[in-house]
Amino acid sequence: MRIEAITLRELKMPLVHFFETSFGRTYTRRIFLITLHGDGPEGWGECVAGENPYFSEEYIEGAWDIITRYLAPALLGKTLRSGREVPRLLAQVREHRMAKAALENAAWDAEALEKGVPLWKLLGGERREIACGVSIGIQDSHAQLLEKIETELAAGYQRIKIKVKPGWDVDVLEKIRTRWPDILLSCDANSAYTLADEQHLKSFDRFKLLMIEQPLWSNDFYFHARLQKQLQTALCLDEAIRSARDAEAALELGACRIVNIKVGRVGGFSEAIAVHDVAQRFGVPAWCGGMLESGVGRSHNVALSTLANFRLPGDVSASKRYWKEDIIEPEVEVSSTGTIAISDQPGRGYEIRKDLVEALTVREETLS
Ligand code: OSB
Ligand code: MG
Repeated sequence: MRIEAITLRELKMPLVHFFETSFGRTYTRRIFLITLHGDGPEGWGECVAGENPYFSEEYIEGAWDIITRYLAPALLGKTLRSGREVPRLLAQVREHRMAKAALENAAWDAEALEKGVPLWKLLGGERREIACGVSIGIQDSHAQLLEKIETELAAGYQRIKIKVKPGWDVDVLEKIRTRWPDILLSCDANSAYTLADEQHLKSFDRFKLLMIEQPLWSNDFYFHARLQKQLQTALCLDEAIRSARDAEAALELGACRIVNIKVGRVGGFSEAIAVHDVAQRFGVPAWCGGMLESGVGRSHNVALSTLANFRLPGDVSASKRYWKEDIIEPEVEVSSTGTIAISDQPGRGYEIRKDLVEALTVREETLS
């Protein structure tokens, strides 16, 4: 496709329930969507940068700026045969992976439609259904968290992940394990601990967790490797793995035994596939992370999760857990056994509800 214009849109979408991590609470998502226009079908992508630079250094205003100033101009007027060609065109700009991913993924999205194949097949996927878990934020009380877990288990979700931080960890894990001794349970610290917490983190072993996600610094492998040696529980890295090279370094060092793959965090589908392949080569299971995506990013996560080494339930869950109404049709739905069925339709398999996108848009800019 020849890229003739690129539309940037910010949507304001209130979450059904606030989401709290060790770095703060979110009530409303500022959803940043990209549309590529050209001589073929439109391609859609989502930039998952947060409202604030707390998960990583990227944030929505910065992503909007780098896309308008540098990344979109690098694509405008170019003719692409595939989404795979995008990283090379954006390579001169360092980092800004979430911004790059939004553009690259939109190109894959268009490519799948143009070729008349499902996006998941284009990515090299093979699963006809994917396994789903949920990520449950920090709540106002333990009772509220237990109630949420009960609801999600009743809905069929195969794995529960809770957010932890100092002061919201062992007490609540103890209560969960007392009530549900056998569920697949994990926790995510989003870098809330330090080496001074080593003994404390060791005490998590008694909860038989599937994994502890990113307990230490967001850019660290070395101390995670040291910590991993002290623990029975598997560590999983999220924030720290930004590329296939990172994955290789982390796995060689023994910094984790499980890998969380987020397509935005690593800079797009090409790099996400490469990270997947590295983990597979090391015999390490991967799972697909989430960033509270709207239907656009969510449908892309569903497609990515069909690759063979996504062997653990992901944080890819039903649209209705986040949104009163999602901007795709159908919405992402999860079966009573905690799975999402994969569509055979060409492209992402979920139509964009343009009327709703229009109604939720608070800022729009088209570059050509
Ligand atoms: O660390 O996985 C994370 C949400 C925002 C930022 C970071 C993370 C998360 C989640 C939510 O855990 C996953 C989801 O349900 O989309
Ligand atoms: Mg995480």
